[in-house]
Amino acid sequence: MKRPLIAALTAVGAAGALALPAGAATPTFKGTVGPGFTIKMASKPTKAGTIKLVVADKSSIHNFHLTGPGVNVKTSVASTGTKTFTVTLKKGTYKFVCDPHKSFMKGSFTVS
Ligand SMILES: [Cu+2]
Repeated sequence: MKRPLIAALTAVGAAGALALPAGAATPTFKGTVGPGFTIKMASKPTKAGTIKLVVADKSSIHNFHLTGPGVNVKTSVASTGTKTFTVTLKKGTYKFVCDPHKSFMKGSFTVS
């Protein structure tokens, strides 16, 4: 009886240890631009701190450009694909736009 229990606990411990480096501390947020004239974030940060921003740039005529306190990151207009940025958010408002169409392809979020 004892050995299977210990084996199970060991397995859980190992899986937990393996999961830590990949997942843990840094929350991930997803941004998408294109393929049409749309730009969005699936969910938006609400707290200051370091995040990973994973941007899916699905168009060669749009980009994803995030600016705000201490942050200025963007994908290129011409290229497409997925790009990951690690950024540290401070209290304040952040805006994300597509630079060529920033009058209407835009969004924002505020962290505290
Ligand atoms: Cu655009």
